[in-house]
Amino acid sequence: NRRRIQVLTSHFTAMASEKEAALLAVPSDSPTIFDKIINKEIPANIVYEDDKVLAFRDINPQAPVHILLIPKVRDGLTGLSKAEEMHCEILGQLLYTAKLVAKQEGLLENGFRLVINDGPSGCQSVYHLHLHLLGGRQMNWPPG
Ligand code: TR5
Repeated sequence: NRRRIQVLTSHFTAMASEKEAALLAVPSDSPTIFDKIINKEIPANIVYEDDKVLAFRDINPQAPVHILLIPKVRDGLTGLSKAEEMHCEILGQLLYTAKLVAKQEGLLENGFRLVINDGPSGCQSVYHLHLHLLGGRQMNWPPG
């Protein structure tokens, strides 16, 4: 029994990281932690804000620069897979803002990467559409 407990404990320790937990996350339409960031109920390191888009540093950075760009109004966009034609404007605005923020972060010369994780296979953990802007180091391909 003790061995069984050890195995289970190490299993759950291994699952403890947010990304690994994402593999078990069930896609959901409920409010997310990003709503609290948008409403300034919890602090975030905000690097850009306008009336439609908010950009802040990822709490668990995967590169020297790791910024999340989100629409301030989710409007059904739990993920890119939920996009409809009516979302084209905000999707374009998010992409263009990613370029502005990349410039602000000094990433235009060497380049950067944009990532959108979608659903369980894409390892999405927060169901409010977001772009990851990653830079400041050499990226690898293929991604993990
Ligand atoms: O896994 P996906 O693609 O859904 O990306 C979600 C991202 O949100 C991850 O890279 C997390 O590290 C990031 N994240 C999660 C939280 C958080 C955050 N970034 C900034 N601030 C955060 N707070 C305050 N709380 C989080 N739970």
